[in-house]
Amino acid sequence: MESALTARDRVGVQDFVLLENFTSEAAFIENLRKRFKENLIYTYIGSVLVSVNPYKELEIYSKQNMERYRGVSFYEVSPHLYAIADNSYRSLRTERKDQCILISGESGAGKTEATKKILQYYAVTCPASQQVETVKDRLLQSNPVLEAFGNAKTLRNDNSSRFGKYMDVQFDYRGAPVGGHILNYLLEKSRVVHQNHGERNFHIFYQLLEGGEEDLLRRLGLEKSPQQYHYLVKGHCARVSSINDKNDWKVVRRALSIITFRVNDLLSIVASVLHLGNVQFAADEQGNAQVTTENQIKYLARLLAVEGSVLRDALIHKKIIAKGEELISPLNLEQAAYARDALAKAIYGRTFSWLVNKVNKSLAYKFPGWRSTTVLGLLDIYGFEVFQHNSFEQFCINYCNEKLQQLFIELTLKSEQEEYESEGIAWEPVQYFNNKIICDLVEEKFKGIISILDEECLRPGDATDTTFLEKLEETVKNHPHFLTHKLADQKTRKSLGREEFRLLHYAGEVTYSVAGKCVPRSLLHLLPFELKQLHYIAKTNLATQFKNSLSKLMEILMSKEPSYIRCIKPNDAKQADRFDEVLIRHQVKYLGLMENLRVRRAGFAYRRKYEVFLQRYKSLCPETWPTWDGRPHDGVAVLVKHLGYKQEEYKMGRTKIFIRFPKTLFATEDALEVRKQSLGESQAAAASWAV
Ligand code: AOV
Ligand code: MG
Repeated sequence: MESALTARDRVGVQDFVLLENFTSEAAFIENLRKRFKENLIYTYIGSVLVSVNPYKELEIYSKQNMERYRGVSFYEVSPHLYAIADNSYRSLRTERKDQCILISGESGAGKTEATKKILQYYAVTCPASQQVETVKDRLLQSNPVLEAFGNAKTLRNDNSSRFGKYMDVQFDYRGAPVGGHILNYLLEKSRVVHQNHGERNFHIFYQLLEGGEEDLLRRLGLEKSPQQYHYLVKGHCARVSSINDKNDWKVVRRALSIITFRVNDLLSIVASVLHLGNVQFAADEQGNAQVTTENQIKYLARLLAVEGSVLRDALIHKKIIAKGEELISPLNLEQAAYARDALAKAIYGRTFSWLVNKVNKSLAYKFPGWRSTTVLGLLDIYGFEVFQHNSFEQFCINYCNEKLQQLFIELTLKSEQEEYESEGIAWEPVQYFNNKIICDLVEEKFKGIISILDEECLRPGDATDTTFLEKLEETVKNHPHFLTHKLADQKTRKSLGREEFRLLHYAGEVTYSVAGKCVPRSLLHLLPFELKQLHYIAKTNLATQFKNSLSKLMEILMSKEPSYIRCIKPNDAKQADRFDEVLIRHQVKYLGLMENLRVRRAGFAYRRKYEVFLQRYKSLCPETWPTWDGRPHDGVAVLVKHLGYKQEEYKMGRTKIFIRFPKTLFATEDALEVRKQSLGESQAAAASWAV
């Protein structure tokens, strides 16, 4: 038998607060490495869970394992997503306070997988009933549907979320899931018409072509091969070894019918995007665009239920209102292609929103007669990402991650320090990097990047990408996290194009291209008649809309009790058993994990309200058992004295007891276990009211 000590040597400690040398980054990484090697991918920093993507299937998500975590106190079982899930669920039930689980980490770190596993945990462990089973099923089935339409293969991740998702699960008074609601954030629509080398369009297109039945494809006028469609071959990788589109189609098709959609209508629209991508133009003698692919127009007209001639005209003309008069003028080739792609993006974007609405309708809580519900929110956004070419969408994605990091800092590091202060407990301040400075750079009124973008786009006349960049340079030139070609020193200048700006994000440098960021108003009129309005709104205010929706999201999250999962990506090759130390150290740094640990450890490993602590452990002391009539504070004082706590092991705050070392708590928990057995079942149940 291996002794406990050698076991710890081999597999490391399961909570970083137990590291002897807790200020050493090397020790931190070493602990992660040991555990990763043993397939122990989860480790705590206090109540924060750190997770390293194993890139292989582990046997730790079985139903039996779920049962092991059910109703069990945090520190008694090995670290797991399920412990976080269960802990949040129990707080929701015992304290009746809304919860949220915030999952962060860069692209490919494992956020979406974690979200799905947590949802599965609730589906298996929460109380059941006929009605509840339906809700559980719909909650689970919403995933394959939204992933099919909102995820795609990128260079970073074969199943990368290209939209942000916040999902509320509503629980009734019995703790059964009775409904849900999804908020979605900015879908990366440009992918519909263009993919970088090695990337794909959204999964649904390939699934439909690979898996769709023959008569379905015939009705949609589609051919089986993705190679036939311009919108599917830009990245030159329609087939991916890790993805089985044919099988996925079956899952998605079933999920779609469970959520009871108008599946046929939906697929017609998906097909119409592919046909649209194949619409080609040729220039006539005057240089005006003419449609050369009549077949596509025929299918499009049928699938979208519009007149072919109307559609054709819309694709090659623009309509201008001048002095109250409507003028129709022809488009050249480039303009027509732009209009076609804009239409495809608008159709797909609208369809995605429509889909989320449908999912929400199917998840809506339908029993208002029951007592009020509590809510548990799961946040799974697109992770921080850097590509060779980064556009407006990467800017939004990375800004979103910036906000989430800011929330983490606000809520954990700061609140931790503030709690010590408000509890009247001495505290040594810990320095940490606060990324508020970058959030401000992006979103500050009048002088942030977004408001300058807005101003430039709305300015009548000659606003272009270049004037936007100049305006940026003028306004934020001295900001330490902002750089352009003009502002850079000689050495750095080479790495920056004239149509680019660089942000030094909390997670690293990203260079963004401004091309296409600011579309002059005259171009906006290019769109087909029906969608002009939609597109106009989108382009001018997209960044501001996104900013506003994020700030609403932050409010939602702040109103709930948060738990955190910090996901780490072990290597860039998407491979199992590869621990790339440089990459991991970088993530540990920017996720602020060392600071997190220092804050946690400089203080106390465990803290609980006096009422809660007393309730749980009162059976361990004859003076507090079965009831304590005085103030909970005094009861706890008597209790811990009886338990033999030493002076340096704990502190009494204003409303809470703080315990410095986990081992003190472990000993008390062990004592409780023994006591429970001697008390017998019924009283033990009362004794374990809340942890
Ligand atoms: P992400 O959500 O964080 O990236 P995913 O959750 O999609 O990342 O994970 C990427 C891939 O890693 C998955 O498709 C799995 O192959 C693998 N993986 C992740 N977690 C696990 C796990 N616990 N066990 C086994 N394999 C796992 V992004 O959406 O791109 O930001 O935007
Ligand atoms: Mg994801």
